[in-house]
Amino acid sequence: MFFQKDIETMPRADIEKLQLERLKRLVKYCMDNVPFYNKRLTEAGVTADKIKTLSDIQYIPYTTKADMRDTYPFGLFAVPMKKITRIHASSGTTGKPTVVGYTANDLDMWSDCVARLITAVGANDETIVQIAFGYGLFTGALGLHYGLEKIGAAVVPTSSGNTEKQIMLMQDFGTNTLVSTPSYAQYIGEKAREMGVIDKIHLKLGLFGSEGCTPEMRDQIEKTLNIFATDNYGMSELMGPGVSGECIERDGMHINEDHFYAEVINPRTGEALPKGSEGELVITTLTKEGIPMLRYRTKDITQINYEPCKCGRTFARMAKPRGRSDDMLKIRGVNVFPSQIESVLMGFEQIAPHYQLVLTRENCADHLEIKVELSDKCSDILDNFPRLEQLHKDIRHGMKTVLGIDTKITIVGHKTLQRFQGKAQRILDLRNK
Ligand code: DLL
Repeated sequence: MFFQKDIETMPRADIEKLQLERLKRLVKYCMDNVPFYNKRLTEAGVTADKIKTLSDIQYIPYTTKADMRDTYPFGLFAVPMKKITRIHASSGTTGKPTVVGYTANDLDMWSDCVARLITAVGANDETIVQIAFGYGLFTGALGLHYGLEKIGAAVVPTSSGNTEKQIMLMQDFGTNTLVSTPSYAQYIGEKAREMGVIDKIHLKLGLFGSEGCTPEMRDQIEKTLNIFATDNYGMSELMGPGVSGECIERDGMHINEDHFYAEVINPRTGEALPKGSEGELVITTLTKEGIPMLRYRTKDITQINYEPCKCGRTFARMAKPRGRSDDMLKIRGVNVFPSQIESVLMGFEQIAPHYQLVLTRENCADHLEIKVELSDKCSDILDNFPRLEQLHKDIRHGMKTVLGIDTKITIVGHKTLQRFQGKAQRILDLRNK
């Protein structure tokens, strides 16, 4: 199932030809319309004429979140405000948010990109969908909303939170699709079970995204809610959801390459890496008018596969981000990604899919405490010391094998740890406190 088949199945040579044309046009557009880029490009000696091949993109300087903050709020906009029809801002928790503006054409392109990805996993005009991302400055809800409306789905804009009501509406409206973060989907499943109505909701499809989720965690959510779930990637600085997403094969997320040019670089040195290597994703928005992005450093760690997919799409596929380069925990010199910890925990049936990572520093050494919660079926383990001790030992051993470091494991009772309605915040870093 395709939304724009001719584009989604273009031969690679044609994709690259289109990308080159658009890149040249973009460089000129940025030169002419954004003083910040004009200065950066002039200093680097780059003009549109000098871009002869796609690899010449390497001469263009990177753009970072700090550049967006320094030009807050509208310094990177390329059009006058009368041409802006929507403004969103990042969900950042520190400092000023990063602000993005969309022209009418940008909004149209955005909904097309989302429509492609959701059509690829079977959403259509029979879809009745609850959007349980928070509506507001966050791009998740409105991004999915317009893409879903474009394909004729019946959109129920519930927003996040009010979980019992979400579940009631799912039953009453016959909702068959859920849009949310995976952690919120997990919570909805847990709540529906608790309310005794898990068999009365008839979801089929979960359109997830906005945060990482290991395959093991997704498996559990799929079983709990009896759905097929797919992953969608994006970020507000680039547009929002719709940058890439899985097709039905779930073998990587197809990047909408006619609008986004992707590179992978070494996050430490900034050097471009050969195709297929793992590193930091850098994206150039090829067609955005409101706030074009030249080589934006996403900080997300991934790798890109350029082989055509079994689904027929030719757009390259990025692996689920393994984490963010700034999310990576450095513990006593060892790089640890939270996704590795999640994978280990999901191997224990006694453990619920909720955890918290607490980092502290004692005597100049970093310590990682992993707080894990017992599943409701196994909560009696807390009263059974030998079983508790064995579980403790097994988890600690599993962590040591995968992470290569010793960790402190704290096992807590069922429903003790915090639940999340948006992106889960599982890391508590007390090292500088
Ligand atoms: O999270 C946009 C979005 C909304 C994507 C809904 C998909 C669905 P931001 O709030 O700006 O935008 O956060 C962007 O979230 O750099 C990644 O680190 C992370 N992220 C987004 N999608 C995924 C995903 C939206 N599927 C940041 N897997 C990004 C892992 C993701 N991480």
